[in-house]
Amino acid sequence: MRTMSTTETIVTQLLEEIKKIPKNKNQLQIVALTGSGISKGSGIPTFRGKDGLWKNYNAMDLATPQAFKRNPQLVWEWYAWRIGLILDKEPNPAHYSLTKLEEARLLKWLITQNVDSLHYRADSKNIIEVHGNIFRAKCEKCGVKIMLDKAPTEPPMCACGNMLRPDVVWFGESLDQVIITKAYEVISNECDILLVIGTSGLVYPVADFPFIAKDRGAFIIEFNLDDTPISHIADFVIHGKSEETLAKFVDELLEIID
Ligand code: BJW
Ligand code: ZN
Repeated sequence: MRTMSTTETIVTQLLEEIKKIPKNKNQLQIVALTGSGISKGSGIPTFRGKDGLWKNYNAMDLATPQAFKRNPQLVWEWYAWRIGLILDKEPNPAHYSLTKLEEARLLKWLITQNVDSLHYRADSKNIIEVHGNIFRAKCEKCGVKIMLDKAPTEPPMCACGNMLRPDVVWFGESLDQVIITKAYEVISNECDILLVIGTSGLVYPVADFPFIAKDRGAFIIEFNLDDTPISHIADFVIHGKSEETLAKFVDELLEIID
C-alpha cells in the first residue's frame, strides 16, 4: 500500500500501471464503489464515526425488518426525516467527477451503497444501487413500488391496503438477486481499476468487493479520510475528503490520459 499526499504523484504512478494493462484507453474498465463518505461533503451524515447516524440512532431499532414490524411509524419518521434532509442537499464535486469520468468513457460502472440518489442527480448513468433507494417505497404484499418526491408525513399506503416500506436493504436482509449478481459480475470481470470511495468496508457482502476485484487482478485506489480494512490491499490510498481528492484526481487523470 502506498499512501500519497499529492494526487499528482499518484496519477503519474497510476499511468505507469495503466501502461502495463494490455489494453488501450478505450478498453480500459474503471469501476467506482461508493459509500456514504462521498455524500458527506454534501452535508449528508455517514453511518459510522463520530458524527455518524448510528451515534444517535440505534440501527437495530430503525434499519431491520424486525424494527419495521415492531414500530413502522417510528421507522417511517426516521426515513421521512432523512428524505427531507437529502432533498435539501446537492451533489458535490466528488459525485460530479465520477460523471465526468463516465462521460470520458473511462468509468464503466458505478456501484453505490448509497440510497440518496445523488449520483443520479449528478447525472451519472451506469449506476448499480446495491442497498436500494430511499425515494422508493415497496409493498411486501403485492410487490408494487412507488417513488416518493417528498418526505411522507404519514406512512405511505399501497392501493392494496397494506403499508408500504422503504425500498432499502436492511440488516439481515438479502440484497436483490439481480442487482447483486450484476455487481459481482462487474467486480469480477469488468474491472481493471477499482476506485473505492468513502466506505468503511465493514458491511457485507459489499465489503468483499475490493477483495474479489483484487484477486481478479484489478488495481485498487481508495479515497477515504482514514484507513479502513480495505486499505492494506489497496495499491494506493488517498487520504482526505473525497469532494476534494477525487475531483482533483479525475481532473489530473483526464488531462494526462488523452
Ligand atoms: C469520507 C468522508 C469524506 C467520511 N470523504 N471519505 C459476514 C458476512 C456477510 C454478512 C454479514 C457478516 N457479518 C454480519 C453480516 C450481516 C450484515 C453486516 O455486514 N453486518 C456488519 C455490520 C458486520 N450484512 C447484512 O445484513 C446484509 N445482508 C446480508 O448479508 O444478507 C445475507 C445475510 C444476512 C444475515 C446474516 C448473514 C448473511 C445487508 C446489509 C444492509 C446494510 N444496510 C445499510 C442501511 C441502508 C438503508 C439506509 O440507508 O437506511 O446500508 S447499513 C449502512 O451501512 C448503509 C450503508 O450502505 C452501509 C455501509 O456504510 P458506508 O457507506 O460504508 O458508511 P460508513 O458510515 O460505515 O463509512 C463512511 C466512510 O466514509 C468512513 O470510512 C469515513 O472515514 C469515510 N468518510 N467523510 C471521504 N468527506
Ligand atoms: Zn400492495
